[in-house]
Amino acid sequence: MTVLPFHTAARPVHEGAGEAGCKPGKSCTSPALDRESVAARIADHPCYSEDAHHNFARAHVAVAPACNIQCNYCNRKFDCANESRPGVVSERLTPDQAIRKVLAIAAEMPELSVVGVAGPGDALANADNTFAVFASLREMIPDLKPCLSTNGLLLPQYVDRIVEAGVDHVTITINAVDPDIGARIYAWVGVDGRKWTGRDGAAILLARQLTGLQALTARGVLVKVNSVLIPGINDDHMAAVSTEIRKRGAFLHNIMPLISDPSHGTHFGLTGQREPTAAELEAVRAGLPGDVALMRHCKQCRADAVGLLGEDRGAEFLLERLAEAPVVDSEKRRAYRAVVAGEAEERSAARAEAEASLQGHDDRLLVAVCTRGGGRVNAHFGHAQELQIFEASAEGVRLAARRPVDRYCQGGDGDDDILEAVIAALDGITTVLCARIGACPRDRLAAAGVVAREEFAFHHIETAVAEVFLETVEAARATALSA
Ligand code: CLF
Ligand code: SF4
Repeated sequence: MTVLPFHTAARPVHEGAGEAGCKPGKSCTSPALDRESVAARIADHPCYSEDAHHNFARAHVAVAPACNIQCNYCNRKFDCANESRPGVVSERLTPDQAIRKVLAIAAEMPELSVVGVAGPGDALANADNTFAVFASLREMIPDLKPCLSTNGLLLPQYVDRIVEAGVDHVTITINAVDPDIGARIYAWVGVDGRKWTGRDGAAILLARQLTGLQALTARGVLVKVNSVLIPGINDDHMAAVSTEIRKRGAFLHNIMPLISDPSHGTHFGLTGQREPTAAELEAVRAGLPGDVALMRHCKQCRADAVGLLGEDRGAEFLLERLAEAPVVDSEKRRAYRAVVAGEAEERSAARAEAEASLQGHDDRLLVAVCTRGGGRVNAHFGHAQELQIFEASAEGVRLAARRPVDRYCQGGDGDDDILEAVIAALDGITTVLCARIGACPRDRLAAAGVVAREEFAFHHIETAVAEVFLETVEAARATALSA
């Protein structure tokens, strides 16, 4: 076997959301889930498909003001235009206002594919509002996917209504499966007019979350579980959560870092509960049993967020700014989807071409790529905020890891300290592909044994990485022969 500069990723990132959410070689728990139909169902959902989030947008409508539990990380009274976190909104809407808003957004943004109810309270604690919005929009914009996010307390009683409403994507926030741990996360849980506290309250909530999850997946609904990672409380417990949700057919697990700033006025913020570091979050993700696909591109949106993930165009669509009778051009929406589908087909062909070129090799190689998405080498080295590490092998080219980095280029100048950190993040890598790179960082990388290559700018990642692999194999053979 040829020895390549090979570095095994601690655990391959299972970007399941980009690959129908199922782990290769594993069967899904739900009988209704087969890879092809799932791929079609998530292809335009920006949260369920990592690929889709570059092309498709969501609109959250804040029609759910009430909540039936109190999480220690939530304070819905807080509102700030510069704040971006779940539970926060600028204006609460009636169902009619929400529908008008979504029509206005769809008229402007052909990329809008999902309407979500994610607060500011709980979607099912405001079920009439939630389902009224979904029912009307189903008639008006049939290709818009309804999506709801819930704490799960009322889920068991709403499963039929969710399915009848055509809701194919549901998120449940499950932070614990042990009531003793849940008791440290939930201040109270409201049932039948009574507030249950401590272990009793948590036990009620957790049981209903798991029951609801199982009932939904049995009906073929794609359920994502969000878990808020709280250091010292549920970090050692996340593997148990992962195991339990897998048993019940969860499609995707999104482990999000706690946001805990004293200025937000939450219990955790005020009592000094710290947030996890990026390294702690990664360590927890890496330590999971590996049975459930992980979502890694969550942006922890506001409950009224609008646009592609990571951007928020909500301010453009405040009620006072909306046209009276927005017109949604369904032809424009179809044309947009056709363009995206064409790009997806091209990428799929590139994947197949790369896979074919790698057949029969028994080596593996990791290559770092700077990308802004779309499956292409298209980011400037100095602008990259993560390095995507691809592994080339006889199985093809697969995303193996994401390594977050700080942006090296700051206002036109390079930051040497950041460059050293980026080089450290390239541990085990000898080639980085980018759209452009300056002479200084190129030389510094070369001194550290990493070749930066620009000639694959805007190429598909898979074919570019495969080409680097084949060149590396060839060079290693030539060296071996001449030795
Ligand atoms: Fe909204 Fe949530 Fe639907 Fe997405 S968000 S209701 S599943 S359409 Fe997405 Fe935002 Fe993360 Fe939520 S990035 S916070 S996971
Ligand atoms: Fe806040 Fe959501 Fe928890 Fe309710 S379920 S308290 S809205 S975070």
